[in-house]
Amino acid sequence: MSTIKMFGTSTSNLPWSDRPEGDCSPVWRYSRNPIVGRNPVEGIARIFNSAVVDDEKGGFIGVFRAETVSTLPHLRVGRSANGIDWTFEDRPIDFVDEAGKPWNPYYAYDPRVIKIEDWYYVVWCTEFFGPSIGLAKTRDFQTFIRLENPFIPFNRNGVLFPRKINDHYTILSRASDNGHTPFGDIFLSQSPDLVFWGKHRHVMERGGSGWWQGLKIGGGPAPIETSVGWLMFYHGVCNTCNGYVYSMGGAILDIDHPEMVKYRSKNYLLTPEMPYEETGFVPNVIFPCATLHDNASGKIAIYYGAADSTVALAFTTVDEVVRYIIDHHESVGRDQGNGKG
Ligand code: BMA
Repeated sequence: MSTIKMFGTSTSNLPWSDRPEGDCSPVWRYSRNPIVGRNPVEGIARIFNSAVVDDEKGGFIGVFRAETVSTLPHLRVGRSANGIDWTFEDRPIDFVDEAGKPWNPYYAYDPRVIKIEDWYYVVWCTEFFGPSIGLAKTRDFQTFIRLENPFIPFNRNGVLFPRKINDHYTILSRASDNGHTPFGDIFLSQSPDLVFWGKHRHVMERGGSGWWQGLKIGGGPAPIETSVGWLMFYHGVCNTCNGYVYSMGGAILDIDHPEMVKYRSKNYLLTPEMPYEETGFVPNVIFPCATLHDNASGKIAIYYGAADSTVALAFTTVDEVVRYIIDHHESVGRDQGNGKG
C-alpha cells in the first residue's frame, strides 16, 4: 500500500520490475529495454515517443510515433497483452473530421493518449501551416475523429489532464517556433468544450539551478492525480557543445490550480546513460509520453522514447518519486505564481 494516493484509471497488471539491488535513483529502467527496437515493421525505421493506455479488457493499446524509411512521422495503433511486447497495425491512423470526411495530417508526432470520461483523446504535434497541436477522439481505436486544432502555430507537447479541472478541459502546451525551439516554457489553457481555448496560464519556466532543463521544457505523460497534487513528468533540455540532451524531470502541481507549481525537482529523474539512450538517430534523448499506474500498490510504469529510435520503459512508485521531488525541490522564477503574467 502506498501512503500517497493516486486516482484515475488504475492498472493492476501494469508491466513492472522491482528496483535493482544497489540502484538508488528515484526511477529505474527495465532491464530488457528497449521494448520496441529498430525496424519493427516493414517500411518503418523507428518507433519512439509513444503513448500507451490500459485497454480495460486486460491488455494495452497505444498510439505510436512511427517514422517511415523516408523519415516521415505518422501515428499508428499498437496492441499488447502485457504492455511490453507490441504488434502494430500495418497502416497509419486514418483520421476523419466530425462529418466523417478524411482529415489526415501531412505529418504527426509525439502523441499522448488521455482518457477523459468515455473518450480516449489523442494529442500530437501536427502540421498546421507549421507545427502545432492536433486533437482527435476515439472510443474503439478504429475510428479517430479529429477535432479543431486547439492552437495556431507554433506549438508542441500538447498534454491533456485526465479530467476536467473546475469544469474545464485543461491542456499543457509549449509555444514554440518552426524548428528546434531555442526557448520554451510550459503553459496551460482551458476549454469548456474542447473547441474554444482560453484562460491561458504560465505553469513552469525553463531553468532552475541545474543546467539539464536550462534550454527548454515540455509536458510529458498526462499528469497523474495524487493526494498531494498533480504528479507531472516532463522533459527538460540542455544545450551542449555536442548538441541537445533530453532528460526527464518531475514536478507536483496544485490540484485545483495546476498553473501553480508546488514542488519541482532540481535534479533530473532520468538522463541518458544507457547505450540505447546515448546512441541513435538523435543521440541523448529521453522523451516520456505515457504512464500506467496502479492505485493500490502505488506502482508507476513510464514509457519513453530513447534517442528518437526506440521505446523504453522505466519504473517508480508514487511514494518514492513524490518523496524525491519534495526532498530535492527548488523554487524557480515565477513557477509558484498564478501564471497570469
Ligand atoms: C523534439 C521533438 C521530439 C524529439 C526531440 C529530440 O523537438 O521533435 O520528437 O524526440 O526533439 O530530437
